[in-house]
Amino acid sequence: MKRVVLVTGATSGFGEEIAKYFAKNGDLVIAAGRRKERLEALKKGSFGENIFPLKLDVTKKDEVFKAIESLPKEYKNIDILVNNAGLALGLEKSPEASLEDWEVMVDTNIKGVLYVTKAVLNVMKERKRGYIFNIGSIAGNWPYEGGNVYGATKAFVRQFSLNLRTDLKGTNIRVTNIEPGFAKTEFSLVRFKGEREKADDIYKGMVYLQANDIAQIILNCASLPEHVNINTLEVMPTSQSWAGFFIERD
Ligand code: NDP
Ligand code: 8X3
Repeated sequence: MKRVVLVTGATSGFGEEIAKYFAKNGDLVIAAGRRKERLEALKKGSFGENIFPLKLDVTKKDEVFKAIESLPKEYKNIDILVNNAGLALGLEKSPEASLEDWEVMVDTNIKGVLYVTKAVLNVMKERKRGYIFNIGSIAGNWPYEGGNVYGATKAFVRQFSLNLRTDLKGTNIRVTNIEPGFAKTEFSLVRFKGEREKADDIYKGMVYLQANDIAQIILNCASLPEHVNINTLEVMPTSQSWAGFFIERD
């Protein structure tokens, strides 16, 4: 059966691959993001007939609700929501970090997820059918220097996902928080505000996750029988693990 899938942040990285995977699978995909030309390219690409481009800034509350209310009839009954749009800005420690960057991360990674979720929840509840994927991060589970607010927004996403599951008892709506580790997308380029060399350095000499790894995982989860709910799924490249605690000594 064709499902209607809303993917936020479909203009690059995970979101773009997730949109392509579902479209290729024969599902109908609402591909949302701010960069219109990228959405148009998706529409013109393979399986574009299954893609509805939606210019959307998830931080704009009214725009989110209006856009979802105004979807064409065949895209109205959203079966799967992938709350993927998000970003990290800066890697400075808290005293040096920019308060404006912190605000953008909160507005996008937290409020954006809340607006889009709220805008689709009632339709899912009425239909007793739905699957919400939130894209968290290992940064929501494990601290690292400079991860301050980015990690905290992803910890919010993790707990919100678990709490949603609890609230949605009896509705048949599934919720999964996907928590990826290092993956090469435009993530670091955005974090370092366009400094290509700094962004590329992050991935030097390692085998990182690819956007299509995450797309594959999400498509697989969405293909499981309806009685199966994966609550959280933390996924790292095999080359990534933990470094232990830091001890300050005399
Ligand atoms: P990219 O930078 O490649 O993609 C981010 C996407 O988010 C873009 O499509 C961008 O679209 C969209 N976006 C950002 N701000 C907004 C906004 N205000 N409104 C709508 N869309 C927005 O990075 P990734 O693919 O890596 O990131 C996707 C998600 O995965 C994020 O939530 C990120 O935190 C998370 N993540 C990434 C990891 C990684 O290592 N890459 C690891 C763990 C989690 P546009 O600018 O066109 O609006
Ligand atoms: C992205 C992974 O470790 O760079 O969420 O924060 S990390």
